[in-house]
Amino acid sequence: MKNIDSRTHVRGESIYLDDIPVIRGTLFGAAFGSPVAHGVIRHLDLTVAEAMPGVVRILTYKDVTGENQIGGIVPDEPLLAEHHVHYCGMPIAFVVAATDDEARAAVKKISVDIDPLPVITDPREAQALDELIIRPRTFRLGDTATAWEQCAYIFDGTADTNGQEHLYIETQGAYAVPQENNGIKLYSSTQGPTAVQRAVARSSGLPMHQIDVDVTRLGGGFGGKEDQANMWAALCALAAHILRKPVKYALHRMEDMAMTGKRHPYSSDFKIGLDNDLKIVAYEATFYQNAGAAADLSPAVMERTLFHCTNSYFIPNVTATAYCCRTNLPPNTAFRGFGGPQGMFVIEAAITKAAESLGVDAAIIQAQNLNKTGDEFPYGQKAVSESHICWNKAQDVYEIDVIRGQIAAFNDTSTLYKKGLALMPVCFGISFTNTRMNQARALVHVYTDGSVGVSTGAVEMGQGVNTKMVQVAAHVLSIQSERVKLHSTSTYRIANTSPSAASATADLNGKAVEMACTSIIQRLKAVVAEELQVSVDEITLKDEFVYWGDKKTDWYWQRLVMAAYTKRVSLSEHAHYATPDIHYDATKEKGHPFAYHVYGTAIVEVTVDCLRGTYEVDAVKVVHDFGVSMNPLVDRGQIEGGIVQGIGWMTMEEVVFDKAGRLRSNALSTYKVPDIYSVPKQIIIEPLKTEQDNQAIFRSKAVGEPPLMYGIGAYFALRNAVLAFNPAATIPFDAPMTPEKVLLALYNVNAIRRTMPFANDQ
Ligand code: LUZ
Ligand code: MOS
Repeated sequence: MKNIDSRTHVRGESIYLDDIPVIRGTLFGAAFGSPVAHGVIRHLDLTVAEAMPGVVRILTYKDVTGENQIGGIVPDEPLLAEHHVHYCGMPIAFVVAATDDEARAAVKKISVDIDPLPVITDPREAQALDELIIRPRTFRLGDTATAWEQCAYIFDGTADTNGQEHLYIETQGAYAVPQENNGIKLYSSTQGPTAVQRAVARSSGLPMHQIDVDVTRLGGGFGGKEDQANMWAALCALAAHILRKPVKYALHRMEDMAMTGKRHPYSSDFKIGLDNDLKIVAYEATFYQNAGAAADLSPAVMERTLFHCTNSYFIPNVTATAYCCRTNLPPNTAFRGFGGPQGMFVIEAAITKAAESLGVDAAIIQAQNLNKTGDEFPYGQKAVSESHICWNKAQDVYEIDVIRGQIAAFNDTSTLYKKGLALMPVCFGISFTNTRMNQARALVHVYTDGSVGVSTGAVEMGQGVNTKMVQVAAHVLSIQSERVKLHSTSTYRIANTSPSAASATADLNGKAVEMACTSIIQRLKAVVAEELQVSVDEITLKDEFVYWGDKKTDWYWQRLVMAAYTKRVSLSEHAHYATPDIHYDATKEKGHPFAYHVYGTAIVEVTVDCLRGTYEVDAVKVVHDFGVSMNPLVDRGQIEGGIVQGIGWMTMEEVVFDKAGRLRSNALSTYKVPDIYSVPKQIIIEPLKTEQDNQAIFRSKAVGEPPLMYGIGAYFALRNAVLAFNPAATIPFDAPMTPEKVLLALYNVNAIRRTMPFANDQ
């Protein structure tokens, strides 16, 4: 089934936040963010701004009617700064004016006097000063302390990954419309309608039942709107609540880039020990997470780094410690993979270091250590499948020996261009690591004309979840998909939703839709049984594919629905699903946190221009474990997008903050993302169909985040191409591998500046 949004997308008719027709009298907001990364506010001068044309009101922390707090995991984030500012762009005041332009013009006229305090941008520096947001955590398996003795080889090093701007095409934004008796209807570009509802309730002082958050779809989220849509919604809601007028704020791109958090940069240390057979005996890693100025989701992201610190490998002795380091950057947040990619990069770097030092191909060490059924992850859960299956299949279907031969032949004859190859296995756990979040609800109404309305907690953000929800309802009810409509995600219809995140949205909400539709079908069967004077067990549904599109059976369906209505049988159902059998004990750091794992392997091939340092990704060839895909088109789209986004993070996207904590890569002129010219020339996806039962909806495994990590292979492929040109190159494990870094490595310019280019520019 094709994506149900494709028609309106192509025609430009899909409604995003900024397309909602505004109500007469709507006012427009704009935030004034701190110009300084750290300091104490001495004086805030609003007088000039207040006199600007169109300005209705400028709100500060003094105007907050509820609690001046929007922090989630840790209450450390004011809605509007009071006396301290902790990052550049931290909202201090919120201008409300008659038009968009007038609001932004007034923002420019606000002046603030701030006594500067020392600025920390480096997580290791923060850790040394004990600037930690939560206690450090350590995952342990076996005993590394004694395991080093069994190792024939031991290597250590550091590995760094930079942040990543989400660059959702639709920027953050919200539109708050006051309702009678203090209610507020909020349109928000959020992955987490309930998170917005909570933040608005807390900061406005209203109970949650007064706040309806309604979401039709987002123009991308990628994690950036899991928690960070809250700020803009809370500001608009506060203004609407105080002024009793609709208030809208859709951020400009540069506001969004400067004020919102990104993927967490990490700096990490590793130590890896292998025996003579190249089995990894012991692995130690220490992760310094650059959390930014407030907790946001950082503690949960840090946890997932630990969960994925051994990626697809079984290592009997592991000690992994992570620090959640407070710095003066905008609070970093969820981003596709949620800390997992950062953990995986470090184990891949450690394996590569060992391979390069021993003069063997990294793939030999990788293959030697892939996990098998029954192998224990450092957090106690046991694998129920094998990373070998995808790995071996990738080698076979893509004829890895042929690829290797071609690359070697090319490199033998070419001087100025060199090719590189890397294999990237992925093993990603599906479920929110916070067990209680793994629940969802669905509300299904069958109307008397036989059409069906479905509401869930799932937010459509381009990933196709609504299409999958339609498929589930149509399948279970055995009706044409055209009869099913997915309604917007509303906190009035579905309460206490988890954000659409963790790759788990289709599973959680799909299971709830399945349950609700199953209940309705049971009742309809009872109606038929009564009518025909037979027992319910004798009623079976025909194969739904025979039913779909068949006018005659549609006519029967309508009659059946009307018969049930006439007999006063309920045609509506609300169902609740909670993932069974998952648990986690954070005091022991052991448990069974994931419903299942998604496996895959990518072969990545690149060509480097050794004169210029530029490169192309020639091919990404993947074997991916889909389970049984319920929508191969949607799922392939997710994989292609994930690969490109992962390659962007690893090879070209460079977030640059200067030492004063100001974002220098603050527009698309200075922040380079993959475009049509830089995407891989070839992406091939070979599905691994696993018949094994799993907890996914219709056994169609989650597909949102895992493919991003295939992009990590591009970093290592580039490294290999550079080494083909200059075997003496010493290349730090420091992603992204931009053309500049490639060029420096090609000619062994070792002094790659670890500090930012604008370091001395105050
Ligand atoms: N969000 C979250 C996530 O709150 N918990 C998670 O485990 C998670 N994993 C991936 C992406 N978002
Ligand atoms: Mo996400 S990083 O699953 O919001």
